Amino acid sequence: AQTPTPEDRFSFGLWTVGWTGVDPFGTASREPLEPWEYVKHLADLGVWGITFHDNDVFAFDADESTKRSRVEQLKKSCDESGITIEMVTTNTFTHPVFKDGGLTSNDRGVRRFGLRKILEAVDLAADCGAGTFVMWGGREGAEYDGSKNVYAALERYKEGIDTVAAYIKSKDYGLRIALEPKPNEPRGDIFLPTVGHALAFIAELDNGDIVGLNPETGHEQMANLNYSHQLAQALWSGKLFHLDLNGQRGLKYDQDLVFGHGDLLSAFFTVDLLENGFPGQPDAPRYTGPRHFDYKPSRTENMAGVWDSARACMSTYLHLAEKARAFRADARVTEAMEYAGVTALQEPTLAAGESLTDFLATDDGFDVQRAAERDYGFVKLNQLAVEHLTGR
Ligand code: 3MF
Ligand code: MG
Ligand code: MG
Ligand code: MG
Repeated sequence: AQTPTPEDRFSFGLWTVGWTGVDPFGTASREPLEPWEYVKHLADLGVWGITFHDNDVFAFDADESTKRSRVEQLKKSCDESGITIEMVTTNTFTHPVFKDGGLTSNDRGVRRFGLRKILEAVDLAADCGAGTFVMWGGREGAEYDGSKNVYAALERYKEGIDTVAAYIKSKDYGLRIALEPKPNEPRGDIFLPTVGHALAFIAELDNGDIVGLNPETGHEQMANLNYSHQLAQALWSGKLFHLDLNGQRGLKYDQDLVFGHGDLLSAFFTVDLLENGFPGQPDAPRYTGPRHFDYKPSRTENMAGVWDSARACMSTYLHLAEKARAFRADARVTEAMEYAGVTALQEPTLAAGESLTDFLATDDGFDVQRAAERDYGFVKLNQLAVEHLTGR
């Protein structure tokens, strides 16, 4: 196993190791610890940072002095353990008041209450020195098509996010918002179901400059999408602000498995993209944020298994990073990429300064038959990845 250090910038949500195993069919299988106890354990594992929802630290109905003292105790334990609070988020999904959403509930009173709770969490994020404010709208959605005016819901969603972003700017907090797409669960259909939907939404915002994405492995895979491609498009759009790494096996409920315990080959290419960037394009945008895990230690595990699973997320990431480095450095891979045309794709289709008139008048002498017969060698290239991954 690989041992992480704070330089690796691994971070965990308090709700991940803190999950007690409550699911729709069963009660807790583990006792909860206090937030600061998780901090201490995570620091011992070589973790760099933590993230949390407001209500991971204090109860929904806590009074002001309880909130303050619990947050102070958490901050103190982070300071003592050298742990960074890198992201803070709001819980607008657990309490039944949010059963029809926080920012898009049909009930205006709920929307005003939800917005106040979110703005309070923004203050909390700034107070903790976080750089990112994630917004996962898990209850923003519907089960029944006739129950929601989706046009109005998107208007209210835009109003809500723009208001939060404007508040951040007015306070000079330097925070960036990262929207977290998810196709379903807990709602039958959640608004902003994928990275692509969220990007289109951000483009409509007034304050979209500080709004980006927090894509989660399992969420994109629940929509049958390729996670690495979603990360790549978010990078291309300059919007990959943060991420939630985990594992998912196919189209089923949100499993939140250990990173790499789902689609391992996809995890390899995810790490390859994060660590090595786009092949042959050193100047293309890179992800520079924390390596953040949003997973659940399986309900079958005792506390020892909780720490084993957190260690497993990081160890697998580091193993894959090492293998991805070796993959990129392998002369056979360079050759296979050349042969496959991976590098040639960077060349613009029209020549520099070539007018459309010139282009249409030019005969390239292109041989359709020959191009149709071309071999790309993609299988050979992929097999090299598999052989690096399996250590053959
Ligand atoms: C649910 C999630 C969320 C979000 C979190 C924001 C409870 O499927 O992934 O975890 O990640 O609310 O960070
Ligand atoms: Mg999730
Ligand atoms: Mg998940
Ligand atoms: Mg998540």
